[in-house]
Amino acid sequence: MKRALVSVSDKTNLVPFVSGLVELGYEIISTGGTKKALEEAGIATISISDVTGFPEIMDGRVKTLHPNVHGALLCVRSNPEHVKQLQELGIAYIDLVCVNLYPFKQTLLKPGVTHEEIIENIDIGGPSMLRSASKNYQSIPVLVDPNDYDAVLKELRENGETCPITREFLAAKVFRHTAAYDAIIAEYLTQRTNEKFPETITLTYDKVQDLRYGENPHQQAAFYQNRNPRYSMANAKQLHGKELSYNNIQDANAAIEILKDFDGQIAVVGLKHMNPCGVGIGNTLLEAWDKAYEADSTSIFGGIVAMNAPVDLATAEKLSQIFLEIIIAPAFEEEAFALLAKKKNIRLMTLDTSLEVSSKLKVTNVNDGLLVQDADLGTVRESELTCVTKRKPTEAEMKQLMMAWKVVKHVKSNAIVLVKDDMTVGVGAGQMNRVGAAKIAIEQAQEKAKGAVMGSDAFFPLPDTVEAAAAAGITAIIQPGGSIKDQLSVDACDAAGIAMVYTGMRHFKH
Ligand code: 93A
Repeated sequence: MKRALVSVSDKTNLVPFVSGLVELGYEIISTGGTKKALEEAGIATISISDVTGFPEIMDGRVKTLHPNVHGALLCVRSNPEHVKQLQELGIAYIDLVCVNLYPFKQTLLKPGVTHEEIIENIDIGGPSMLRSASKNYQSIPVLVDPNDYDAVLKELRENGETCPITREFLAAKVFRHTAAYDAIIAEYLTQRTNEKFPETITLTYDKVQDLRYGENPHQQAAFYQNRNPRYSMANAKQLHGKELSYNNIQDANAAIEILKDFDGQIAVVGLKHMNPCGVGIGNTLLEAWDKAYEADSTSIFGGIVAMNAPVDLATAEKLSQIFLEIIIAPAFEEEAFALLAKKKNIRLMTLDTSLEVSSKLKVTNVNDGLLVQDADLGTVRESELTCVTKRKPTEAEMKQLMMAWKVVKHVKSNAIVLVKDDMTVGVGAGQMNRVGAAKIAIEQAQEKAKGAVMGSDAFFPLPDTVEAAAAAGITAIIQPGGSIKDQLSVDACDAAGIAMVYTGMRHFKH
């Protein structure tokens, strides 16, 4: 008589499946809770203790971990020595395994759950049976997913056995499943010990949303999140508006990353297509918004706005006058929210900007590969700058230079940013040559370029960018320095009375 071992936490579709096995003449072996569930449905089973000759001990921690189980699961039936050993020990075959595991992840996500409860939900016996039987997939079909019950029953009914390819498929599924299961446990314990051992990093993501489409309508897409997001896009809560799109998520993320560099200042970031179109800082949110808007009142149309202070009514009134895709802020005052929420489609999102900065890793893909690097969390303090020109920046210029440096870090390379009066007045993004980026920024700034300062994400290979800056009336420049032709740019600055400082740090962003 064939025997099936059934031990499941998730009892979905259990009864019809096991009934089917019984009809096909299988004897059912089961563990405590599974046995109870099956008996309630009128299905008699053999208790696992009768197979092992041991009681289930230690609150079920040891129930199936026994040679009578694993010998039966691992025996290679085409190997006469294996078969002989099994017979001598009086162990009978197990012909099918149906196991799913303690709900570790669900336990982890339970509000108020204790560490002890989480640890107790690490399944040991279940994965062991799954893995033993899967190693022996030549002989044993293994079911870890209730969605496979019907297909297996069908094959058994039609052919009296499962197809080899089905068994191999099921084994592959098991190993994917146990690998993912262990990854979640590893991540949980890694995070608990991460403060002491920060060099250990786990990358585990859950799918949180299928997106309507990707960057374009013919591309499928989904959003995956780290389970413990902090100060990041993944932690923003949507309070109102249409579902976020793929491009929205990318843009919102880019806006939030800029905002992080303005901790301690009231800042508003306007963003389009992954680049800032206007950044403003002010004594009030309204003032910062006015600047971010004035920075580029054309590009902000249909843009994303992120800010680090609660939205008040006065700011909301201004925001509501233009078409925006998303507004992200730590909070919305009640009247401000009511006003903005009158627009059906606008997405209103909150994000706790006081949280710890999140992922310290940046992952991107190339075709058939992943690139992983430290996130660009580099910052430079004013005291770390080196002035290389005859004229030093004035205090007022220095403030604008620091702002230009913070923004240019987040603009696609080659990047040039012009800043004046606490706002960006020109952004040259993603150009294949530096002077090209400068020309775009200058052209956008028009009259505002006069008296503005310039930030460059990387060094000047030639003096042409400084020459363009001088012609536009730029008064100070911040850039990393480090070109073999640096002196030519310094000389061009001195000739034009421009003050220039080096950061010694580059901020390429591709
Ligand atoms: O505690 S365990 O790690 N030790 C075991 O020996 C064992 N055997 C089966 N967990 C074990 N299981 C798991 O129990 C199975 O993976 C299944 O999830 C669960 C079924 O228990 P019950 O039938 O008592 O509900």
